[in-house]
Amino acid sequence: MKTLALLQQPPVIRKTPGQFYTDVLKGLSADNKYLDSKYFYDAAGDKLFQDIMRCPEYYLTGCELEILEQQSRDIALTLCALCSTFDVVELGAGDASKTSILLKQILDMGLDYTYFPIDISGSMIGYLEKTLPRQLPGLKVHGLNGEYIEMLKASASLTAKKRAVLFMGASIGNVPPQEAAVFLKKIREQLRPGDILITGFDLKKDPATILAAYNDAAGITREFNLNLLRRINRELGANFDTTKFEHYPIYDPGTGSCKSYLISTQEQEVHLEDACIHFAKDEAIYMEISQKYSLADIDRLAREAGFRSVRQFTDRRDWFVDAMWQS
Ligand code: AVJ
Repeated sequence: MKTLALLQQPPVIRKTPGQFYTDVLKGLSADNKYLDSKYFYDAAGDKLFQDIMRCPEYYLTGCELEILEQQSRDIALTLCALCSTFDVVELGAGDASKTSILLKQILDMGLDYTYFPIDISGSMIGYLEKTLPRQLPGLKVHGLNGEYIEMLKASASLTAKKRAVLFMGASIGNVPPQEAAVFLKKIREQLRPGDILITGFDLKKDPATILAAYNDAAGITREFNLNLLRRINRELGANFDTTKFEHYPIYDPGTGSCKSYLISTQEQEVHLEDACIHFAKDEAIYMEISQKYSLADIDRLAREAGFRSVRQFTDRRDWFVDAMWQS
């Protein structure tokens, strides 16, 4: 009888507001509206980012691939010279398709090591643990599902060896330089003397080239930005009309910051649960920063975060760098 009574209770409909809702409401209630670009990456956003990487204007992926294809041996040899033996940790491993080139090179040099991919996506970690050892026989994979700094800390208790930490793909560009310095310091605090950090940075270059990468002719980047409004509609029951927002990317060659905005093309109101958000005509939502650095900026950043800059691996055009630092 008791069980039946329980079963007959109405389902709980009211959800406690999640972090996503709280962050969105905070950003859209600010004087200068903003959304956090970390929320771009739902299933549709992941797919759109894959499409961006295939856009002819989006040079970043090709540049870093060139570095890994042409210089993996050099990178691996430098790591061995500095550490003799080490394990590899990767922050935001994703599908590890680029990193696997470097992982293979290190294996081919005869080093016995463990690869610790860290990712916020549990399914990605599961996929890597299953597929990588097949693709790279002899590779030991130990996935860590969670936040970067927390999992980096966890990796320290899983190995007594030195660690080579990878943070590829210019993800560091998604926060302003001040925050990048704070984040890199936090990484440094989790490392032991001699540990290595390799970070991918997109470099300052011809402003038109940079702007085009965030304003592709096919409009994929535009969709990538609008998808966050659609995600808010889908997950938070909002009613954004994406035809009333325009994608507006801008690059400042003085500071190296490339920023994307969505501009409200008319005065409008958008509803989001109990809240009502007012947009003036031409009001902006700040969506994303993709910070660009010079090689000198990067060396300065290394020192600020408590590292020694070892070597900068650039592509043939000097458009992108994988910078190697030692703790
Ligand atoms: C994944 C952060 C490297 O900023 O270039 C691509 C994301 N945004 N196009 C970048 C992105 C718009 C990308 N990162």
